Amino acid sequence: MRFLFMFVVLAALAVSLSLMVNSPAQAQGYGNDPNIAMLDNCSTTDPGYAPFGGCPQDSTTKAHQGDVSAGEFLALLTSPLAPGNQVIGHPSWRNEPSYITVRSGQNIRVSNRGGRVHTFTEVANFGGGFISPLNGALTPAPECGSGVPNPNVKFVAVGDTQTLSGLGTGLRKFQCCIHPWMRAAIRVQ
Ligand SMILES: [Cu+2]
Repeated sequence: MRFLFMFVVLAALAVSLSLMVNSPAQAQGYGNDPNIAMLDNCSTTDPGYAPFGGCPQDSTTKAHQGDVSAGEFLALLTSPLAPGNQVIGHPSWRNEPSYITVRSGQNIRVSNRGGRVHTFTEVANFGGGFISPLNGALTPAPECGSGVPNPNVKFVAVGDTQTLSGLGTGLRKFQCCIHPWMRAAIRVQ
């Protein structure tokens, strides 16, 4: 009986540890700041990403384990059910969480836990980015610039973190200027 109890305790511990390792909250967790993870599951072993900057694994955290090929990424960019070249985008390219509420004055840490470069750019209206083949029918958001990266657009490399501070109150909108379906909204109270 005692052995069974110990077994259950150890099993519960193992499960909770594995949840800590795998959960985005853990991947995001530093200090008490609210955290958002920019994620993608690009395959680190698929040479299809090489012409577009590759899909490296962060050498420090080793957090990224990708299984999405470049071919699958492109196949899910659009859908036959969304005519007119509308961009749908691979769901693995996403921000988690993509909606948070914070108090005025709080900093927000946005970390790239994927294998591709992303941006977390504030926009007045959601739109396209500056990589036109990934925009489909979307009009580029002016904040992203058109054709070339805007100096105000900050690239967040794999494993890096961008800290947002001094956001005014209201509903603030952010998107990736490379993968425009990676959106987020932050309500600042
Ligand atoms: Cu992106």
